[in-house]
Amino acid sequence: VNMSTLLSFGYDYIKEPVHVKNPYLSTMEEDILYHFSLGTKTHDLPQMFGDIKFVCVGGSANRMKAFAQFIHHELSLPGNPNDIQDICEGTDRYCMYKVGPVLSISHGMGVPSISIMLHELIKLLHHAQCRDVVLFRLGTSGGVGKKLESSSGTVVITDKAVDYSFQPKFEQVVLGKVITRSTELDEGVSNELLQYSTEIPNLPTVIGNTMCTHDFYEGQGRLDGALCSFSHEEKLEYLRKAYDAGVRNIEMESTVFAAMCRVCGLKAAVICVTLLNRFEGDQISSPHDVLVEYQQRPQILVSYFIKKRLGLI
Ligand code: R2B
Ligand code: URA
Repeated sequence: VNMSTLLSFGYDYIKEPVHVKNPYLSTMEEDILYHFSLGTKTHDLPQMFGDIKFVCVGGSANRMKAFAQFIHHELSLPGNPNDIQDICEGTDRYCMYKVGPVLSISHGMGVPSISIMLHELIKLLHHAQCRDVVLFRLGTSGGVGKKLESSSGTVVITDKAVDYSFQPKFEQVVLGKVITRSTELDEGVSNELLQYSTEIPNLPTVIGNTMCTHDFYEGQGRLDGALCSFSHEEKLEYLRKAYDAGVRNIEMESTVFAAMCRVCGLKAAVICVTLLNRFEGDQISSPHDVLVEYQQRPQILVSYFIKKRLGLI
């Protein structure tokens, strides 16, 4: 009887395993994680990934590499942070770096891109027999707030991930029918993050709902796309309604991230910095160095969380 058989018979109740919700998976002789360029026959996944405790995902490949190097430094790991290797170098769809117990992965832009990544990531964590994993999405967003609350550079910890009608649900078309899943995130992790944000200087942070859209331009009520089918006043009215429903920022992946993690028993949190206040405009016009500094803010908060959990601070 091997370990995975024992685990599948329920000897794993002490620590939280990663559930895959697919009866077909265990009948497959091999599982190829195509977009990662990894597989169960070609790679020893438990050996490569079994000690992962924190998974951090974000849209940009460069930012997730920089985050891995930052964590390498923060955890004082041996070796040169500049030498970290992209585990998914066999593909340019996503990049992946492992630094100690932390996995840093890029997911591209939008729900379809992150959902493909999450299917393969969750299977990876399952095949690797990881336990007690916490997932974070570190991202950028447009702020929806009055002055201080969501001026640019504010970090928003997501309370509920909501759709275009401000409902905490994610709709997926399966076999031609719409399936709806809940998008609740882990309240404990969010509150812990909010507490830590008060312990770090210069990290303006709020907790609020995050609206996930399927487009950056018209889908987020922007007036500056190639198409625009509404007026300035209609845009403001929609943003006001969003604000009244508790929305404090808008991005493009949170609902499917929350929904998939929840079904699979993974604790998850979404932490996005706002790059602008959407009541004030649509174009992202801050200088490059300012935007770079903003994007480090979610990283600083999550790094602090990880160090606290590891007993390093
Ligand atoms: C935030 O930023 C990207 C669009 O610029 C998108 O991936 C998101 O969620
Ligand atoms: N990302 C988004 O999805 N929207 C913004 O306004 C900024 C970043």
